[in-house]
Amino acid sequence: MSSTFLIALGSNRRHVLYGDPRAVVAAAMEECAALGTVSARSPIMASEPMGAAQRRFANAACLIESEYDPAALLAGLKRLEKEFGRRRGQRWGDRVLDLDIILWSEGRYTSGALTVPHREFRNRDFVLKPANAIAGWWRDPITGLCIRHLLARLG
Ligand code: A4P
Ligand code: MG
Repeated sequence: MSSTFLIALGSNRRHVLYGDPRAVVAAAMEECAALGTVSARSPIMASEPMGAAQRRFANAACLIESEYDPAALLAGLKRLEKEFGRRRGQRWGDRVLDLDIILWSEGRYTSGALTVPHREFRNRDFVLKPANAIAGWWRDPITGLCIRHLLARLG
């Protein structure tokens, strides 16, 4: 059975082949087709770094229809991050590519380190803005608020 995932993409470092962060995010959205059908892609948006990161980010969101469950999809996303040269252990630091599962059409999911909905997404405009461009109607199962509403609430 296929379900839908809302994925957030972020980059604030160049990749030797793909180029600047915007190009990295564009390429990563293409590569997501390896994990299912990419049914929507947001525009790529520039954002100021939040946390310990130093450089501006390119952020985007996409919808993936996939046969995978969340754990299997996360494994696929981590494989992609690795292909793009992401180094482990650079928490909050600058990165070539960060891929997060934000929402899942089947609701909540918790297993091991993976939690869906993503724990922090409600407070992050760099996630909510791109997400709102493709899935403003999608309702967060925890708060009952849709993405459009969560974004408006951030102000
Ligand atoms: N994990 C748990 N839940 C999830 C989920 N829903 N999706 C676990 C993905 N992973 C999830 O994540 C660490 C571990 O969390 C994963 O291995 C998985 O098992 P990570 O992405 O490898 O670690 P991280 O990204 O270094 O740490 P953290 O705290 O998750 O950072 P964030 O939240 O990803 O934030 N500023 C702007 N403007 N734009 C950005 O995109 N991104 C960050 C990183 C900081 N500042 C930013 C941006
Ligand atoms: Mg992440």
